[in-house]
Amino acid sequence: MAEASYTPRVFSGIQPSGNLHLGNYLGALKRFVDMQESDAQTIYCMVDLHAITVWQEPEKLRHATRELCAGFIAAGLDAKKSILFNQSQVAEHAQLAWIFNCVARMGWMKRMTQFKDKAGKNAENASLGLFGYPALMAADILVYHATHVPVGEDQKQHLELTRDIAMKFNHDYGVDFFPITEPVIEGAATRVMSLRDGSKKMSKSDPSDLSRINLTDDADTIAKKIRKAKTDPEPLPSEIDGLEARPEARNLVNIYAALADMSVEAVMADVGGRAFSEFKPMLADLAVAKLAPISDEMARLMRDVGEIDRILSQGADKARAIAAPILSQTYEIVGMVGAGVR
Ligand code: AQP
Repeated sequence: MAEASYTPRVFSGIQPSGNLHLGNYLGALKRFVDMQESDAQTIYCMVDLHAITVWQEPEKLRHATRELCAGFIAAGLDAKKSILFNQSQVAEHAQLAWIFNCVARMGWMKRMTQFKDKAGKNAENASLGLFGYPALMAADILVYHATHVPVGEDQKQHLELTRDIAMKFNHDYGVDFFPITEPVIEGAATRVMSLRDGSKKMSKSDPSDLSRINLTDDADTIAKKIRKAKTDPEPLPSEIDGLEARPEARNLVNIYAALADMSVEAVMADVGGRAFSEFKPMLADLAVAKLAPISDEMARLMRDVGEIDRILSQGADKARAIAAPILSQTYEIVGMVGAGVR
């Protein structure tokens, strides 16, 4: 069997399930912008079908989807260079997800730590969609034959499952059709932690707003949250090793490095020996300088949701043009009658 060759293509998505936060920005969005400047085609999606795996108020979902699009653009994504759209406008995602529901195994899904974390003790009451989430995520990626997926560390297991699904499909049908996608988990802040607890990731669903910096926070709020961030009484060390048993300190240093586009080593060389009372205002100034322009631009873009809707609709048309033939070929491989004429 000849090895298929794939056009370099980047796909990633974010759920419109609440405010974009610093973790989403450093772990994902900032990387999306970097990759937009590469030679690969870039496709970025507001994954609204994923968002409804847990309850969403319809009006809030609509607002969050548009605001997420505003965040994408304000952070530097350009609808002329990248395809930007919301998932539900391209039906091929859900159609391929069904095929993948029939490829993935129950045992694989049961091992997903995100399902265990999100469903908690009440797994019997979780939606079937939450359980099948990784099959839809695999479809999001593979319906474009995407070769690279920039994500935060927390998505690593889902990307391994995407690779497993692609391999099993290719094996079961004796084809070399779906690429084995590479995760791109890079940078100083692939796992931004809560500002209140260095052992928990920063997340939209944390009940404490002080645990995260939202991209919509104003300068005073950002400064206040950093001032109140949990730390320990020791000054910062000069070497990375000195951060090992100090998760909160490590988190703030990582955030600083990622925002400043510096290595953690270079930050340590600059700030080693300083007390948090000195370092926190430095971090707050840097965060405000980097995030305030994004938040201002998001607010400006949200004044014209008609324009946002136009961008999403045009992006969906471009996305569909890539996805439809790949879905058609998939149906053909699987044995669906009429696949070739769709
Ligand atoms: N704390 C984080 N550090 C680095 N990257 C992160 N990402 C999320 N949290 C962090 C990355 O952001 C992208 C989009 O995430 P998502 O919205 O699709 O889903 P999520 O990972 O479930 O985000 P949250 O904030 O944690 O939402 P809730 O609270 O609803 O579960 C992904 O690339 C993710 O890695």
